[in-house]
Amino acid sequence: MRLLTAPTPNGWKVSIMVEELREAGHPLADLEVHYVNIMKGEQFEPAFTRVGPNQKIPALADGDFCLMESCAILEYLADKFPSRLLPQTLEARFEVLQWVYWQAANVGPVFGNKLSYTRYMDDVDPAAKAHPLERFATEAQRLMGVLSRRLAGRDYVCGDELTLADIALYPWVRGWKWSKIPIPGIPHLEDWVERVRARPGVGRGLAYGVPKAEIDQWSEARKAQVAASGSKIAATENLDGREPGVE
Ligand SMILES: N[C@@H](CCC(=O)N[C@@H](CS)C(=O)NCC(=O)O)C(=O)O
Repeated sequence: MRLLTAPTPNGWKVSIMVEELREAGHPLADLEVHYVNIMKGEQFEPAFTRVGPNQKIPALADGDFCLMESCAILEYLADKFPSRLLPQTLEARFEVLQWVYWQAANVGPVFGNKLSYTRYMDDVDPAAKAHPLERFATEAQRLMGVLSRRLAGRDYVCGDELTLADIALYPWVRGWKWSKIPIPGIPHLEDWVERVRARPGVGRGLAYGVPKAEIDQWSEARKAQVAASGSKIAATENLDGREPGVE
């Protein structure tokens, strides 16, 4: 299998999954990890586009079978390598999957947009950014309220065990300072972030593409590099009406 990824929240979902599967006894010995430099636009190259037609990381090739979308990759790996990360019985499975889809449809896009408007869209007039910023900030807080209520009385999103639901949500929520979506004071969230972070598999997953010393605290140089790359990706003239990378 080939995982095409980069050190970003959607990339970390899959690297954490890989490492948690290893913790669960699946060695994934044939897995090759390829880092895609999204700052340089490698996601638009034909070699990437063949595996991930949406031209965004992560993407997975298992032999000739290609898969895009981080949460689809989580589900595929969970089915291919059964473990407690995704229960097999119908209701227990969908109890987990509903939170995975909730992440994909809500937390990912809302946090991603809030982050883009907060940190990256340098080329947009502040007055034009004010309304979307306010809207995504308010919605992000509402979503964190939903997660907080769900975590009341539970160590993890679906009970006593870490599942795909935590793996999908954690990389976005842990970045609350960078996206300026405050979670201190919202019950249960900081404890959950700490609990998930303390797992050895999660620690190893977060280290993909990041120097060990910067897993939890980026250097100023890295912050500047990420901001510059984010600005380039989020720039309004970015695609210029072209379809780069398509053969
Ligand atoms: N819904 C997609 C989102 C993927 C995504 O937005 N990836 C970002 C990095 S977190 C990316 O590749 N950005 C590069 C670009 O937009 O050109 C998923 O969950 O896989």
